[in-house]
Amino acid sequence: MPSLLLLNGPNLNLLGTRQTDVYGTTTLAEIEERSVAHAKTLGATLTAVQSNHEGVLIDHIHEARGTHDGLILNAGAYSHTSIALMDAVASVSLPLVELHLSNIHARETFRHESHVARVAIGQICGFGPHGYILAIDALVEHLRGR
Ligand code: CA2
Repeated sequence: MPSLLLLNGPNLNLLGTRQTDVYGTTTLAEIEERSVAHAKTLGATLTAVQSNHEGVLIDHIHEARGTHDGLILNAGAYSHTSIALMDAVASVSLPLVELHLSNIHARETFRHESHVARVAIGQICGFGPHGYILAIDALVEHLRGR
């Protein structure tokens, strides 16, 4: 049974409470609940973690080695800034799907570049909370094909 780790980065704990015009009204708790349930329908398990701290996210990525088979990461703004997160992902050699709620390529230019994208098997963005379901499907499919 594939084991997936879903990591959400800075400010995503605020989902559904503020800036609903940009990020929608669904809360992170709802997203995590739906993600766990969807993974289960595919015969996978999913553990969800959120942190506002770069080092904590890196620790979780390191600990995923030997514990999980693949990662889904919405690193929030760290996607655009953190070479440390990129290095952490590269160091564990686990397949990773990069995820964003919004279409980062249609937003400000500083959001167009993602360091995480360099170490991801693929990127899903612009589909709101449904993107999490798409990311789980993509990762499970990838793991089955190996
Ligand atoms: O679209 C995404 O998922 C992002 O990763 C969200 C990040 C942003 O910096 C990325 O460029 C794209 C921001 C997350 C902020 O989330 C909030 C949610 C509710 C209220 C305020 C912030």
